[in-house]
Amino acid sequence: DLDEPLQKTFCFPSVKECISQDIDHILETQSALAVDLGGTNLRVAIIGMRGKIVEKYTQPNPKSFEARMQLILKMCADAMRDAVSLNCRILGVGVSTGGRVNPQEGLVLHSTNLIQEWSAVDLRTPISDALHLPVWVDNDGNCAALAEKKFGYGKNVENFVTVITGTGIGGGIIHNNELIHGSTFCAAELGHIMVSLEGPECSCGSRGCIEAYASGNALQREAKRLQDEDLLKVEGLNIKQAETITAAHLISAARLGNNQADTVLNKASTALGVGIVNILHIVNPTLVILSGVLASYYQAPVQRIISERALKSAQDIKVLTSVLEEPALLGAASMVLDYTTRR
Ligand code: ADP
Ligand code: BMX
Ligand code: MG
Ligand code: CA
Ligand code: ZN
Repeated sequence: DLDEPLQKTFCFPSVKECISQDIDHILETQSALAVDLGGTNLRVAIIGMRGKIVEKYTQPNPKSFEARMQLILKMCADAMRDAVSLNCRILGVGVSTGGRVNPQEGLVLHSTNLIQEWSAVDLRTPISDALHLPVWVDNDGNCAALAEKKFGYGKNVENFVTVITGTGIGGGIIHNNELIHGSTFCAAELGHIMVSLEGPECSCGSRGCIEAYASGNALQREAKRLQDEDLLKVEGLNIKQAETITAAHLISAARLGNNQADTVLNKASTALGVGIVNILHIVNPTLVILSGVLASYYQAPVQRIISERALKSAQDIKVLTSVLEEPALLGAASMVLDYTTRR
């Protein structure tokens, strides 16, 4: 109250306003450095407390251990410098990566050949030594689930599952508000749910995995096959000579009436849908959140497969397309922000 007359006379902000401005300022400046290592890309970002991506850097993920490690450290060091001029105070580093991860030790235990030379890698020590910051590491699909829990459709949802499509297919399971890691950190490798005994070969060495049918890589493989057999063409689709064929071409071709492309995509959607029905029958979540480049394409067919093929009690479980821009990066950041600001 003592503040009142002063404030009126001199137009100062009240004590209450000052405190709330301070809190706003702290929430804005306290940030995490997030790293995401995928089958194609290596991304680093500066991310604020409320999930704002302040700056993002993308490079192809190098194929060798040495080059990859060097690039991670360089991109992080560059981002740390930018953080100073952006007025972001970096509290720690969160790393999201493909592969089985022991988050207690900050170790990548094993990777499929989607990321080569990436087994038995201690990520925490070199990053922490170089940047003098605490480091958290988890699997990319698990990170995507953490992001949905903190910033996305998983907010206030006790049990949900997320499936993220990139080069491969990653997964994360939140059960009773917590991630499931399993006995050997191999839980929620949802891309390797198998939906056929034969089926296409998977990057994991097995076959018939949903990743081998429905991932970015799988659709690119099928698009290239059609292109090689001269079957991708359809009126309205113009592919330039030097253009790299991707899943996007397959989707365009199907939309323009190419039956072969349509058949491939139906098979991919069915495989993914059946895989997700299996998940529903194991963990019975409230919600399934799809993310990644193909999420909006897959949402309706997956929902339909669930209604056709799940047990009656699971048929109405909702499938949503994530609204988050970069779930893996946001989840990596959330590990930092949740631990460093917990009281
Ligand atoms: P990562 O697997 O490295 O985490 P991303 O999540 O960045 O990579 O996804 C890369 C994958 O997405 C690649 O397989 C690429 O072919 C595919 N892709 C990129 N852009 C598109 C697009 N517009 N439509 C469909 N697929 C795409
Ligand atoms: C692979 C596997 C998963 C990962 C998924 C999605 C490795 C290296 N990766 O199934 O651990 O979650 O890919 O990864 O074993 P992305 O490359 O599509 O982001
Ligand atoms: Mg990824
Ligand atoms: Ca996972
Ligand atoms: Zn597999």
